[in-house]
Amino acid sequence: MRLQIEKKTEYRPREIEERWQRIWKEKKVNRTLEDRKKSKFYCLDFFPYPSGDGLSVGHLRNYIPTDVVSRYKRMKGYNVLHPMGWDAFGLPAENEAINRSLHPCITVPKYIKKYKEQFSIMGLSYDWEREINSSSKEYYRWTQWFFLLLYDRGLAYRAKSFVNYCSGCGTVLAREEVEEGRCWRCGVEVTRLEKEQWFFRITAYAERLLSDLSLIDWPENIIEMQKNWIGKSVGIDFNLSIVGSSRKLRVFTTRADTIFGMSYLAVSPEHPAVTEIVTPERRGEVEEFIKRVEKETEIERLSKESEPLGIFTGSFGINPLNGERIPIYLADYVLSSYGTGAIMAVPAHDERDFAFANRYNLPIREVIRGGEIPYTGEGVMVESGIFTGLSSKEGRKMVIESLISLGIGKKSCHYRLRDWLISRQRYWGSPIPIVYCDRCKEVAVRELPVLLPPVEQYRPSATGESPLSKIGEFVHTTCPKCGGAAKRETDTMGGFACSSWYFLRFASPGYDKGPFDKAEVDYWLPVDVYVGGAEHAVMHLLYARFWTKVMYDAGLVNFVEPFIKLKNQGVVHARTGKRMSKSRGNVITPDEIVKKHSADALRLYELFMAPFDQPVVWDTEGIVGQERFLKKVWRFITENVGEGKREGKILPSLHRVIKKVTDDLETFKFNTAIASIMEFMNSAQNVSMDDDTKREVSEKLLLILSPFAPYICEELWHILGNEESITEMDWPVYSEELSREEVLRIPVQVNGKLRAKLEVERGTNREEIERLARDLVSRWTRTGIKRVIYVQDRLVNIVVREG
Ligand code: ANZ
Ligand code: ZN
Repeated sequence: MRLQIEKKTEYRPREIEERWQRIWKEKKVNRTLEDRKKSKFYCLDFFPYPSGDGLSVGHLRNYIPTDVVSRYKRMKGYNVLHPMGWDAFGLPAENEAINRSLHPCITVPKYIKKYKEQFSIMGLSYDWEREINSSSKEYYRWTQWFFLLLYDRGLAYRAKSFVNYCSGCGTVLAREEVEEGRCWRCGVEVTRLEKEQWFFRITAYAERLLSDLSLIDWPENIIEMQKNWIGKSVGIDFNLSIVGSSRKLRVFTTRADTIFGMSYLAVSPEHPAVTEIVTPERRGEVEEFIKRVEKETEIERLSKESEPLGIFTGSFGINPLNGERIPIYLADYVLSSYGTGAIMAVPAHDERDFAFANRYNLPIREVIRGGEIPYTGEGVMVESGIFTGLSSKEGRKMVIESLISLGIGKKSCHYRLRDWLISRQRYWGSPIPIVYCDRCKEVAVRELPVLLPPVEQYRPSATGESPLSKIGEFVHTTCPKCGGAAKRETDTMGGFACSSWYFLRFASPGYDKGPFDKAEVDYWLPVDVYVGGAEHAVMHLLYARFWTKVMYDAGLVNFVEPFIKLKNQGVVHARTGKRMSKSRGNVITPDEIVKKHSADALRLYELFMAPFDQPVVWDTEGIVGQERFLKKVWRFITENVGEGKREGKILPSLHRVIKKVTDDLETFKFNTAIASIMEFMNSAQNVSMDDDTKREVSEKLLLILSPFAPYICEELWHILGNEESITEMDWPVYSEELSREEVLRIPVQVNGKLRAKLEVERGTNREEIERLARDLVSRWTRTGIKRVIYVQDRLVNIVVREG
């Protein structure tokens, strides 16, 4: 077919992009298809909290790649679910409102609108019919329902304990939300506070959260961080006798092999046996010490820089293997919440014990030979009674066996993971569906949602009281059980409760008989590829895995891991090398770039500037190169190239570029995919083609470029005379045959030994190849050729008589 392009057209991106935005919206081209004969593909972004700054070009490094993958998968014939929603409850959204002196009820819808506009300008193909908002009552009703699911399964409980409090945010935080001693949202240093709070019993799932990591395809560093956070340690718990007391002291150690090197015992200041252990004459001093330690946070107590502090209790324990008397200390670096809250201290082989022993003049005895003291590695046991001479690994097993046979120990493992603190003394979150009744005590509210009451004064209080506690109509209610007067729980749930199940909601966003329609979830879930920032390594990603396992146990879902494949995009830095963020005042918005250049050019640039997962420094100048490329594509398609000239070899390159882009899209290599299309453009430009070839090349080029630069490709697709949207077309198939390299490099062997490599053009006939091969290796074939074996395109082996 002849091309029908008569007049030269000019590439006007602004016009094109606006027009297609409109048409795509009208025609609902991004609607999720559910043709059950096809396979599904669920491609999800971490849902954002609506911020007043809108999107920066940094955020787009997340959203553009997932858009490209979704478009590609649709063309490959999948039913693709690519939704978007709003993480609208919780600290980030509420702090955003506070910073702007507005009410979150105002900021949230306003910022959402802005985000949607920006998403639409960028040509992101979200199915907006599935939009969700975690602060809407239709949504948080089910967050509360999940709270009760956990509650009914014994996985939500209220307890008094020491917790981390952020005075900046006026609320307690989960341990996962404390980063190096500071609040993850505002950076204020957290303090320690004893408070009655709600917890989710994530520790009950520690082992499964650990072992199921083997089922998922996630970046190694995130897997590693989750492993460390769960922190499984294997060793032994064993009892030591206390001199003059019938009470035993139970310690946990991973290094039973060092038992002959213990020179003191260290007990956490909060240990329940402290009052019994401390002798009367030591009581005064010890109490003073305990008061001091109470003020320190766990992080301070664990930090490497701080000197370990302790105090002698006046009591002694007995080493069960040699009967030695060992002084018992309280030590701030021993945590009550880990292991048994008490340790046998071995200064020669543990750094903190070493520092402690130096400070309090305690003996330092080497029992593992292997390096300079303090030596923490494996080695050979010395000064260790009958175990002397054994390797530490071997000896560890034997010591454990003997403690077990003495009837005082058992093998144990402990996890660093603690239960997830979910209460927040904040307004902007889902109310916890619990009331307290004098008669019935704690009672679950089954009639959901418990509505978040509207209130002017939503700001957190300086005293750490929830703003809801000041709203009489909310607080005072009746008990669902006995009908008597009751008070509501006034803390709300942290935002990570909302995000622990949102990925399920997208399967049936309007469903009102439950959190989701099981049939839909059975079809769409788990998420096939999930993309977002690495900063959620142990927050959202751990919590969502936990909830999914609870749902699995409750028979709600039929999978144990929510996200099969996880990808983290590389961070975008500003020119100064700092991470791009509003607080640093170095943000570049997509709006300004699209205005000056185009959304297609920006999309290409975001993908092209670096491999997907690598950090990158933003440089707006770079977009010019992408613009130039797009103009080249425009000219190539719209201008007739010379006819009747020599037929070039363009089809093999076409098939090669299709293959390359296909392979790269399967593996998130967007930058090399684009580079290969550019390279192809450059060679195609210089080749004359007949009309049929030109048409084939043009169409296939547009098809493979369309996930990256959808606007220009849609326009040119129509200019070529096509009626349907390019987004609905099939992905082109390539011929393996044609896509193969033109030049073959064939190894030439003599008696099985590689002697040379032969370069020939594909299609060269056998005789010719054999002749060239013989010439190449003639100096190894003087004894006479017996036979030539030729494996087509792959190998020539020449068999010669043994000299
Ligand atoms: C004796 C010993 C000798 C230890 C030695 C280490 C080296 P991970 O691997 O981190 O779990 N420990 C046990 N409970 C503790 C607590 N509540 N607070 C602080 N430290 C505690 O470390 C396990 C080791 O940490 C245990 O093994 C114990 O010290 C200490 F050469 O026992 B070890
Ligand atoms: Zn804070």
